[in-house]
Amino acid sequence: MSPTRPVSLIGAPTDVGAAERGASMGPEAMRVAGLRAALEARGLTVLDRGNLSGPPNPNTVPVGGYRHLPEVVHWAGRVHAAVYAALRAGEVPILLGGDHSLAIGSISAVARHCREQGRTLRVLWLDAHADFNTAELSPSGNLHGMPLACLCGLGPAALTALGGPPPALHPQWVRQIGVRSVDAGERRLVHELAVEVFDMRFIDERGMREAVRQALGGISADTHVHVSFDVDFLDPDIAPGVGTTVPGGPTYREAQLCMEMLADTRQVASLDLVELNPAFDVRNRTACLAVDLLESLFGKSTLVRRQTPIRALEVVARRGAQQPASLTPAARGSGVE
Ligand SMILES: [Mn+2]
Repeated sequence: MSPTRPVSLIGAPTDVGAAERGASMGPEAMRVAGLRAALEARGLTVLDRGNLSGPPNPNTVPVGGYRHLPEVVHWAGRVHAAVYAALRAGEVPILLGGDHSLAIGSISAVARHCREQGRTLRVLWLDAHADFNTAELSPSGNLHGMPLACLCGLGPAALTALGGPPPALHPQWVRQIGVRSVDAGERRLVHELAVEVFDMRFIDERGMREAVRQALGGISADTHVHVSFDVDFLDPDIAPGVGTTVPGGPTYREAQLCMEMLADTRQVASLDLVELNPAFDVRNRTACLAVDLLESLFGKSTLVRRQTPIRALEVVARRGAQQPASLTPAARGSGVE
């Protein structure tokens, strides 16, 4: 990714695809946690496009195996248009979800752009779940469990054909990292499609370094790397602010290493940050962690960290600004001011 390309923030405040309510508050939580300033500190130009709008969550039961399908189609369509426009304008779009069904919109736009540009595509799916459910396999009908199936052509036509004739993605372009919760039917489908999965057992046995190294294997200078980052990828001990926590996820250092290795490619050209759910969070700490990780994804490396004291104080001040006013001066200590 060229450092001269501006980053555009595209908020999609909805939870129509999710099981639990609250991911609709994700975009604002990321802004409150200082995402823009953090990216600007990396030397990036940041264009905050604000939030897309769409239908509210009707909170109804599934119809024909899908819950809230018309609403999910509407939101995915809005995301598709916004992400496609950003890519055409030479920007690096960051989709701020919202639930993971929105990735049907963003990744179909990325795939369309890559087809038109004659570029290859690699999608890195960081998630506790495989997100390969179909209406036949899904116990719940929640579409945030189905985005990869839809992108690979398995799902309702209104979603599979969003960016042109399906499928938007070939399963061979996808690498899943951090998976640790997969339904039985979904597991069969993932095997049938021969998706490359680096599950937690792989990470336990071989390490995050080897998982990311292999997940990036075979990319060329011409490959568009898309990262679809579901916050439930992270261990719930460090990231409680998600609706579908699964124990046993990557630690802080493993997640940082993953992001730094992705940054090293300099080819991450689009990103989804989804499933952040402030209703489950504690003092916005999961959003602050996500901002930390995105800083690393956009090139802040612990290998070359040479913070000046002034820069370090700016970070302290930024963190301090998120604390209640009554706590800040005392908590920061007299030496800082
Ligand atoms: Mn997901």
